[in-house]
Amino acid sequence: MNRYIPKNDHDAVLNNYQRDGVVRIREFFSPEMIVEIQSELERYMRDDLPSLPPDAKTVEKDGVTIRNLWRLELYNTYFKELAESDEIISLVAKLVNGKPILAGVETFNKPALVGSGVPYHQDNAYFCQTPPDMLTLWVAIDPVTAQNGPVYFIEESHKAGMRPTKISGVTGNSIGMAEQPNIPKTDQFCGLLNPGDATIHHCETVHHSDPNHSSNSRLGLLFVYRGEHTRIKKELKEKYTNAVNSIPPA
Ligand SMILES: O=C(O)CCC(=O)C(=O)O
Repeated sequence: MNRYIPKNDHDAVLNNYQRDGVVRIREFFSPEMIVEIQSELERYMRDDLPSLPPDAKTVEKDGVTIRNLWRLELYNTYFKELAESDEIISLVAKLVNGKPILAGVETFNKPALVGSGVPYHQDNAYFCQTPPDMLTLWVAIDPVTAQNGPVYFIEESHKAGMRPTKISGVTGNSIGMAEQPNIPKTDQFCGLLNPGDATIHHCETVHHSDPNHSSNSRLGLLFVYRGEHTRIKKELKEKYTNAVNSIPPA
């Protein structure tokens, strides 16, 4: 049972994260912060994105609507500084078993009507790290409802190691699981969130999300960290490179 954990209760966050591979936190960012983040994202997409390299984004099948923003930690000082704030780093340090290194800041916009789904996957198929001390902090900017494509997680799946992968054919999520797990969605943890709420998931927790056919956007802002001690795992990297080359960007 994955209930809301208060942000300042680091022990409870750690216990739930270690046990389930995913933990849900209420009001990770205040309503005022969410307004500030929304406004910076809008400004960035309007003023900066058009002149940035292609690796800064992935678009939906319509060719125009933003699906993902990538590498915000490189292209935007506001998001890099937010990601490296003491408050976040001190929480993440306990979860990655060491000094956190920021690996990425990105969005999964899941725009209304056209937002595409994300196939079943384990993030470490992309991150390729050993030991797998790496995680994603996923912050809701919009309300996440049952209708607009919430992320579903299979609790405790992070304890069974990496499953076989396959090239997914999905732009922005090139590598998925070779076999879809036989666990009904009703038995998975559904990340329903209010704006400002967050989930943190381990990089080997199996998860996925459906397309957004609703008229409400479902924007998530993601912060990715690894422990300083992790290293690239060669076998995973070879498979990832193969997938990315078949359908860039990752
Ligand atoms: O936001 C989504 O729909 C998927 C997110 C995801 O796959 C991830 O956080 O690794």
